[in-house]
Amino acid sequence: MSLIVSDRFSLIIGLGKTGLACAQYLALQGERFQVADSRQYPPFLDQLTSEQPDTPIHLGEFAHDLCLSASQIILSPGVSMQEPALVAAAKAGIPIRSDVDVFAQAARSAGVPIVAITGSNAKSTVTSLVGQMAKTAGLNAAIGGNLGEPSVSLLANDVDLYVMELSSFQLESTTALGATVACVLNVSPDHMDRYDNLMAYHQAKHRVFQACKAVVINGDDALTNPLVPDTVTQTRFSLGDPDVGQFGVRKEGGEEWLVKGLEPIISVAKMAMSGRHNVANALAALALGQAAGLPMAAMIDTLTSFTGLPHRCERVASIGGVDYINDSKGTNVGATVAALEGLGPDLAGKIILIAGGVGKGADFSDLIGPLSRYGKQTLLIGEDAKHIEEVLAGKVEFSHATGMQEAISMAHRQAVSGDLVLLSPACASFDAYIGFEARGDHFAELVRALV
Ligand code: UMA
Ligand code: ADP
Repeated sequence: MSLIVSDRFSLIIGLGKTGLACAQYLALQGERFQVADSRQYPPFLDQLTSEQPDTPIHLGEFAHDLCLSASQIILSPGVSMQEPALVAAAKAGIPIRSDVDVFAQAARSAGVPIVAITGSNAKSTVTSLVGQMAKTAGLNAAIGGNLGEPSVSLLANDVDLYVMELSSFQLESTTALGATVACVLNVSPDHMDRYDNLMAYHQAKHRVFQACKAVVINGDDALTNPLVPDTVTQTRFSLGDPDVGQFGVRKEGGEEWLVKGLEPIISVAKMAMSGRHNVANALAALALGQAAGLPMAAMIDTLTSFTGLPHRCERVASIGGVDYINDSKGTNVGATVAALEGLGPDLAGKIILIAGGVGKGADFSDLIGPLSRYGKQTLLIGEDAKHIEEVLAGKVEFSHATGMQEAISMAHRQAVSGDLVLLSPACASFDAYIGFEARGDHFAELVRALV
């Protein structure tokens, strides 16, 4: 009798949150695996070493031999599939999967529905909103993905519904999501430092529709239209008057209402979130919730209490009739445009925008239109202030500030009652902060010191 010992193993690439969660999950399944990270001291090295002292860990440049000897590679979102060793592995036919792919396979075999949400902006807001709607309806909803908790960590026996925020990075190596309902909320350029062009980014986002049963489409953004068979249920949302069975906005008795076809759902004034972009987010959540079978009453109830997430158009203070709004999560041009367009129309005065940081190779010219309509002044800070200046020069008012402190002092001096001071940088924060939360907290702290 001969004993066959398999030397096949999965290779987990990346030892951030995702890699650690995958290692914990595969260990529970009793699978053989190894871990690699290009950093010399990845964030969860100590934790993995103490939890699993026998797991082989490879640090430094990804070795071709290692990747080529794996039976499959489970790739963290922070690592591009264009890494030479991964290109070689893909060429050799070795499957490269995301943690989301591993998660989805398990969720599908357990028969638990998945709501899958991607888009350039509003993912976290809509994911949290749908998750809250499900909880209000009494379901045990697990909420996560790009939002923070890695998808495989959410897998549990008692979950009724998974509500997942998915990034283009996670979707790049996801092959068969099989969501109950999937949506690309909107598409505008982001992460142009990782993708060759907008098409590549767009294609990554649209992988969310693979094998899905229903789709939700943003009728105001043609780039969200999926290529799916007619048998897939389609629901649209739009800020305009909708067709029968679709979600939209209509004036009823002088008031704006969110509606489904002819049926009024909730007046905009009754929603706890403010801004037109959040009306779109509420409509998206209603359409997604409906496709997931959530009762309308629970969804309406949630819209009256869900005020939005911190750092997303969050009101910090009102000083002398001037509102100070923290939109530090506005880390790309599309988000800042949405914040300006969302808050500008109902304002008595004008917006003083604080923008700048790490531009990620973005084209800032889309800021000119909304700034011309609603802006009074733009205060530029951070590493890419010069790039933004080149685009705004001669078109709209701007000044440079040495940092957040000076920008807020300048805004405070220039604002009059009815104006709004908005931190929505259109840039990432890593030139000056550890993340967008730290940047937003700093803004809020300095604003509160003005009182
Ligand atoms: N890295 C290396 N070498 C490696 C692995 C990673 O240098 O071998 C670096 C990369 O520069 C990368 C960073 O480490 O940017 C983090 O990568 P990771 O894959 O270890 O990240 P995790 O800690 O697993 O966090 C990831 C998501 N991060 C990224 O996609 C960069 C988190 O989204 C997500 O919350 C988490 O999984 C759980 O799902 C963050 C994010 O910034 C919030 N997402 C981008 C966004 O929202 O715009 C897409
Ligand atoms: P994401 O998870 O996609 O980054 P968030 O919900 O965290 O999305 O919001 C990020 C930013 O997107 C917010 O700061 C806001 O400026 C902007 N935003 C919110 N809703 C919309 C929308 N419907 N369209 C475009 N941008 C939006």
